[in-house]
Amino acid sequence: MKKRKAIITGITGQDGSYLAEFLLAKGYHVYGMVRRSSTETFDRIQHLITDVDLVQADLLDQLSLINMIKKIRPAEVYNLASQSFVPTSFEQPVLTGEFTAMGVTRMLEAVKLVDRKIRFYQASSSEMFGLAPHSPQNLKTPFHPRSPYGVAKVYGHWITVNYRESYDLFAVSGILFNHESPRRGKEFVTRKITHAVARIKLGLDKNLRLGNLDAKRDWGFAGDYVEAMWRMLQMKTPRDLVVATGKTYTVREFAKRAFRAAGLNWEKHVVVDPRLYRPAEVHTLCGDPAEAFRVLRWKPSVTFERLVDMMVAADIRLVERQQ
Ligand code: NAP
Ligand code: G4F
Repeated sequence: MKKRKAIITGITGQDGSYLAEFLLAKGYHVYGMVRRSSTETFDRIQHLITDVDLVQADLLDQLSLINMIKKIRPAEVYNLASQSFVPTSFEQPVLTGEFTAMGVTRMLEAVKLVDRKIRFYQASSSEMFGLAPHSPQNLKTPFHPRSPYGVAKVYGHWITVNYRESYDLFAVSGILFNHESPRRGKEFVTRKITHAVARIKLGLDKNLRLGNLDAKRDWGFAGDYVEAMWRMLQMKTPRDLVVATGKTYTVREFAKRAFRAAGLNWEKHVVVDPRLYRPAEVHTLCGDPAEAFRVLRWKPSVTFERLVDMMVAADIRLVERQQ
């Protein structure tokens, strides 16, 4: 029997690697879009390298996207590629717009041109809510992004909605709240903390410099969230959904739990560095996942406590191996 084909853009990222594993387990033929760079960034998918097909294309290059879709003729496209780090978006706002906003239009155009039956998932973000007027946030909450990244994601969200409404594409926007894992990039606060905890535990460092400890996030496990992405493309009717846990914690609480998991006292090691504050901060995010729970029959399986403990344990093993 012919396998169902899926393209994942951003397969080398945190979510891309978990989604590839998930789709392979479901029997899909998985194609991963990778961009050319002088050094390969395949660490997260090294264990899958013989199971997936990698194709070279770039969100900045319209023709490469059209050719990729023409060649593969997938049933599903998961558009996860983007410049995803908020502080970088303040430093490189134009490039962030090109990748994270216009890149979505280029992907949608490629799908529209080649085959309008292809199902399209857009990786939207809770950063779009930004300075939210109420909590928890759901589809009725107005967007008020606080960074060039958030602004670019708002564009990506609405262009996805627009192509659905204009051209009858099965195009959906998953508004996902923060999701983490041992594969999270080390620049994001959760992984920055758990990696530092491991180094401090093993005597390699003494301190960890952090910015705003009062920021609150709704943190889930990335492995759970990629299943929600897939479920969104299996719906009968395309629609957008908020995917979250519905619980929120401060950066301070994350740090406290992470240091405790390694038998350390966070207050002895964390140093607040105002240089890490953002020009405009998103103070509190908490998602309302009720619709996703109902429509997708999906629920997160990993609690905040288990997530932190899992990340600390993984980083201790990693740092020990590197010794
Ligand atoms: P990530 O680890 O930063 O991965 C980003 C991916 O995008 C990488 O594979 C990267 O490839 C690729 N990429 C960047 N620019 C590209 C370009 N010009 N052409 C082709 N590929 C490009 O991000 P993630 O955490 O997995 O998140 C996946 C998606 O969900 C992102 O769009 C992110 O904005 C969104 N999102 C994430 C969260 C979260 O909490 N993780 C929440 C909401 C939404 P390289 O390896 O070549 O750099
Ligand atoms: O871990 P963060 O960098 O993630 P942020 O900005 O919430 O964005 C992530 O989640 C979004 C979903 O809401 C995604 F769309 C996006 O792609 C990305 O995956 O920062 C979380 C919070 C912020 O309020 C930040 O100010 O932690 C605070 N923070 C405090 N100290 C820090 C630090 N963040 C980082 N990265 N580094 C610090 O030292």
